[in-house]
Amino acid sequence: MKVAVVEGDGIGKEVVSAALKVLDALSLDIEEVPVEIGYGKWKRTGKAITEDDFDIFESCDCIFFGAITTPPDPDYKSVLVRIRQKFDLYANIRPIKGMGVGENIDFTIVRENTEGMYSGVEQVFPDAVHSTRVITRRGSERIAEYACSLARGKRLTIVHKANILKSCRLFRDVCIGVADRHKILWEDMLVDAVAHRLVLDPERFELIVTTNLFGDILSDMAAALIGGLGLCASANIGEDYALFEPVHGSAPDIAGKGLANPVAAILSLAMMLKWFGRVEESDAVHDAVSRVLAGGITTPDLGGRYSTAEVAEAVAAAIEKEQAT
Ligand code: GGG
Repeated sequence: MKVAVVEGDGIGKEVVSAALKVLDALSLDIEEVPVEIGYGKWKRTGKAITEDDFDIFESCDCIFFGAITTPPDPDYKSVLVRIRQKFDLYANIRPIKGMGVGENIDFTIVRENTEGMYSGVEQVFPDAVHSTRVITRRGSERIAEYACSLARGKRLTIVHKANILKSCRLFRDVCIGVADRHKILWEDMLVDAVAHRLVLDPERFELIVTTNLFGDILSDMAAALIGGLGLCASANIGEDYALFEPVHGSAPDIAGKGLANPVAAILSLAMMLKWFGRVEESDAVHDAVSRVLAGGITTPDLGGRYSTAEVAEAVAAAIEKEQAT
């Protein structure tokens, strides 16, 4: 297994190095290939990512990614969006599971990751900008298929704004068709109603499938219900490639202070291990994180007094302790 490791900017560096400590504790045969992309590289070279970086990514099985600061360049195109489009990472999986805060919340957001408002089709005029929302039958079908593959008895909530947007009608209708074909229990709901219900009754949700921008917004909102973005992992999945990253960004205001919560990055590592088929090791990481958090070893965002590195060391130690028994 060969993994391209992108620390990126800001707290990306700390949380990735913390997660790699946890990976070390598992003693797996994984080759790590560091790749520098992002704002730091842009400041140094004028480019946030190069073709050579894409070549390195292609020579690896997947990418483990920290976080990137957006450079102050009006022509900048998001590096993350470029990677997702280049490798056609169409399914963005964002599990929302309470581990202390919001203990009974447990659902997954499946977000279409390559089209919608982030399709990159934009026209800039002197006094207007048109951002085109592209929704295709194929894009909707494959994300619905992916969501259905995760259902396993769960109710699927298809989230859209079909009362206003024709593009959402296509998305909704295709999702319903796929769910019916797989005999999945489903409901459909307007995105504004979902936002409302998420605040009032988040436990009711089991599995959500939605379009790109809606998924991005709802997942940040959902993160607040379970203790914050410091706990939220994600996977960007394609047919034969994937990128794993904490949902959070580079948080330059707290970078380098040891304040960043490494749990989102560590749980993203667990998602990567599962994708590699190392389910036992993935579960071991999850269990170790749960034990460490339950023991009160947390960063200040969760009320604790431990640093990024200390939390990661505690998770690594919990894994090693379990392995020794
Ligand atoms: N781990 C997610 C992350 O880094 N988010 C920041 C972000 O979206 N940056 C935009 C970009 O430049 O790609």
